[in-house]
Amino acid sequence: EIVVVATRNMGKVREFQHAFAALDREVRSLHDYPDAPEVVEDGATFAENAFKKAKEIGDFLNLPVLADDSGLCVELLDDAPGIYSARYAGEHGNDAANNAKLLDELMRRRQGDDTEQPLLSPARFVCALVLYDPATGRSVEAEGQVEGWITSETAGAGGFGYDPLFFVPQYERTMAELNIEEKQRISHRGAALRRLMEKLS
Ligand code: ITT
Repeated sequence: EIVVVATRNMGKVREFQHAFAALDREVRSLHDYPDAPEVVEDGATFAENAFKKAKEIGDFLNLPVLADDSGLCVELLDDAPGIYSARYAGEHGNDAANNAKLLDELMRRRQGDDTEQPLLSPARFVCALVLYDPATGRSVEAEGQVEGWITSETAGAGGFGYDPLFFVPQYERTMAELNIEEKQRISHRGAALRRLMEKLS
């Protein structure tokens, strides 16, 4: 069986492929449906944006689809970049620029604070998932979070997005230093997926 995920983000695609492989499901993404429209993400919350993506893409493809809207909320930055995480530095999906901008903003905020501790601010990743079926018009929503710290230096080459700057206390490593299995076990996306499965069963 096939699961269509309404995303063009390859980092997300890899994680969904890994999660659904265990259930013997094949994952398709918008890279398999190049004519799918670009959804304007102008909702006020992760859940609103996830719902918008699921509904517009599901209605277009006339297939049940799963959508993911996610991001990073940094305490010292009043929860920025939040729903704007993908385009924090201006250009959509430029991970290196987004990471540089995040460090920049945090250094600015911490000016005058002369402690040299490498953990700059508490932060959390949030993931909202919406599964929408155009045949019934019904949708199911689930959310997950993971708490950690923004570090002053990137580490690791796994994952995507802000993972190299996100220190996970439980593992004493950044999210980008975890393998996909370890990330799934503790991540916002893993938690949201488990909740969604519970709601569906
Ligand atoms: P789609 O809308 O096509 O799914 P997107 O990248 O635009 O892809 P979002 O609008 O949900 O998706 O933005 C998510 C951003 O939040 C993403 O680009 C990363 O910068 C960040 N992010 C989300 N989940 C993350 C994770 O597991 N690890 C690191 N960064 C993550």
